[in-house]
Amino acid sequence: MLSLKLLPIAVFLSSLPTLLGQIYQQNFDALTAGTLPAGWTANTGTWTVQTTGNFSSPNAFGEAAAGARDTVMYTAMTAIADMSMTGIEIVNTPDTMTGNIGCALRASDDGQNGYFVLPRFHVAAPYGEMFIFKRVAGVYTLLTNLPTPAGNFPSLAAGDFARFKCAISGSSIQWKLWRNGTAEPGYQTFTDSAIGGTGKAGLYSGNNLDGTTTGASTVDDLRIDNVIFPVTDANVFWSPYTWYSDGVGAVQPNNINGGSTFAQSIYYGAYLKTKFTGTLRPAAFIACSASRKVASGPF
Ligand SMILES: [Ca+2]
Repeated sequence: MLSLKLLPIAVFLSSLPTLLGQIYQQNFDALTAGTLPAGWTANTGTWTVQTTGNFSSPNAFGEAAAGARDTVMYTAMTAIADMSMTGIEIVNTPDTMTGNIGCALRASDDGQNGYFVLPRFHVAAPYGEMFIFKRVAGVYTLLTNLPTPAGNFPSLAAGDFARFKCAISGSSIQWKLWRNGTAEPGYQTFTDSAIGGTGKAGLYSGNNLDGTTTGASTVDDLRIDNVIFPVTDANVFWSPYTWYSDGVGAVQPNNINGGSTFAQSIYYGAYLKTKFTGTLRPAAFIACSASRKVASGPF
């Protein structure tokens, strides 16, 4: 029996999303109330610039009388795999049928397919809760619902503002929800690989109970970005260059934890080392494989 340890464990990279490029940013203040902002396509509901619920005056974006699960998509963007949405929304009366706004991620233009991340607001601690749905051919499936960590909402009342960030990269869905004025918390995460490929970002209306009638639901200072989550693994040493999952392919049990079937880097000289721990037996072997694309761009 021979114990084999090749390399120490070293992990430098966090799992926080890395911005690749901004796609959309809007405070809606210079837009005409009652109109649909350019680039957006409403699937269900009446989505327009609103004069109520604004954080940066005078306007916000949403529905004056929302129906639960109405969607509007930012169809002007190119469909991509990995994206994040950032915004702020007014909290209507918690634990009532009043409306709120969530994110559609990697969704089809018609909103029939994609992931949906929806907040709910409650009258008691922890006040915030996030519901994560997937929608396949129009059928919603609740994947999980998790309360916000203690401290994200020291208190909460109607008229307060809540900030949110939602993101997806590969099979990793990440979100955070916290009261405006409170320190920005870390991400909560969930993994699902049912919906791969590419899609677009959009908004999704809901309410603070699982009912069908909501009042106004609005969002302000909205931003959409193209992001990546760096690949991390406790048993892999990544060189100090940007590595990332390409989000292609279903995650298999023997793949990189939380990653996809591929990891990529655009940086020449990027490398990785792995640590193997185990018992070496007669005729045992370790197989590794790698491939390289020859880039045509300047290095
Ligand atoms: Ca505004």
